[in-house]
Amino acid sequence: MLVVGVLIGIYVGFLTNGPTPYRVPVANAGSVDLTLQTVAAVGPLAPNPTWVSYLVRESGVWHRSTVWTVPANSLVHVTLYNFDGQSGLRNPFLAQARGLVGGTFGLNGKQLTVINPDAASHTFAIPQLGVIVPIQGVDDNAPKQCDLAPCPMSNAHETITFTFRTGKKGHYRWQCFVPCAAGFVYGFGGPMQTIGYMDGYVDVV
Ligand SMILES: [Cu+2]
Repeated sequence: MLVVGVLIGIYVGFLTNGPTPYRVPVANAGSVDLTLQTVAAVGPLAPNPTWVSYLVRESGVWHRSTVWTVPANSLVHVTLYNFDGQSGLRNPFLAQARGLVGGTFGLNGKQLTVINPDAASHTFAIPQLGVIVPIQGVDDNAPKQCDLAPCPMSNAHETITFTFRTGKKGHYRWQCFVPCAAGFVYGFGGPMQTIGYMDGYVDVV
């Protein structure tokens, strides 16, 4: 039985390309803090080191997981450090934030509802929850660009903060909508289609 369980685990790991789920610890009753970074190249943490990716911070350490477990009917306070450049949105409609508590997101401390679509690196979107946040990209001319993750805070980055509310329990897909997969047809292959890079799940329990 144990062997079967281990084999299933390996197979699921193979299907999802490795990332282990991260259970986000409850900060206060009814809320959790989720800290993320987005990077142009994930580096040796992943099987495809050159792929663009999200990372999550667990107990102060950056890990590679895009499957996060959060409590139902709670507030998820997200802080996202983006170290990646500006790719641009093909659909400018997606530069407008939606589905957030308070209706706005913070960009380097300033509350906004929209960014210039050409300046987007990525989006964070949970379509089933109606959540979308545009992620402002680092200017090409900014000094100290990060080449490989995990990127230290001393590298050029944009800080995005926002809060969304989880509803009932469920398995919700999240993804990026910027065609940010450099080297793939139309930018939508590879990391845009593989769980563990620009896609994942929010498991609401
Ligand atoms: Cu992306």
